[in-house]
Amino acid sequence: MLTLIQYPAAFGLPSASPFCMKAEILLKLSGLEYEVETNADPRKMPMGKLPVVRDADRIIADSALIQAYLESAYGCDLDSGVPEQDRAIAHAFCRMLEERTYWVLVYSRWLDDGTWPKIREQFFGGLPLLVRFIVPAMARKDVRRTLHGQGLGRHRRNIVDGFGADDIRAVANWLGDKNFFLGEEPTSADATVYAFLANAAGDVPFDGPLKKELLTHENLLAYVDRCRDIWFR
Ligand SMILES: N[C@@H](CCC(=O)N[C@@H](CS)C(=O)NCC(=O)O)C(=O)O
Repeated sequence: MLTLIQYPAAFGLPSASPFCMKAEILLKLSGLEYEVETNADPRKMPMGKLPVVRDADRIIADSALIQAYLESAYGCDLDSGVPEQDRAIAHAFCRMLEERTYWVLVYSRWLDDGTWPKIREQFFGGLPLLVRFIVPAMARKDVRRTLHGQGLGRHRRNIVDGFGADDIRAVANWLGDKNFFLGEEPTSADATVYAFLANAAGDVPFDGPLKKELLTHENLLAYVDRCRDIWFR
């Protein structure tokens, strides 16, 4: 049996990590049996990050490698019949969401002073009183440093918000009136696209730049509902 190790459910989402949600949807698309193990502290994981999949004595860290593993070890074809050109488009959009939009999300969750108390409570509220304020303050400092290194952290807030809105608008324009990212059937691209849109908006109880933009696109709202209905109801 495959085990998905991911962060616990939060903000009405199965995981407040878009990468963990993506991995779970990939498992659902594969049709293989799996169980979920939650872990709030990824430091002992091979890459110090989640998601991770355990399969007997094998450990696969990173959602892209998880997909590759499902394909190579179990012969799952999550994108059967998808033409190369569509795969290229999906690849580019998914990398945009994972490598840029993700950091806008991180910025708005961790650095925004209005949002931060809710994040702190959700992610660290269960810690013993003695460390309940020290650990999150250190974690926030780390995130600030990471965002500075990545580059987004060097921009003013309105610039970062604009980058995020551009990404969401691009997804909305590509999706158009299709039911799923590449047409009428879900593919592996939807694992990423839905996971990121759900985390950007979903039931997360605060307004970030991604949510603000998403709320202006009827097609994205319908898409989020459609995907939630098939994978998480
Ligand atoms: N490329 C990885 C990214 C995974 C990732 O960034 N996970 C974040 C949560 S969304 C994490 O565990 N971060 C912990 C840390 O950086 O300390 C994947 O696709 O799985």
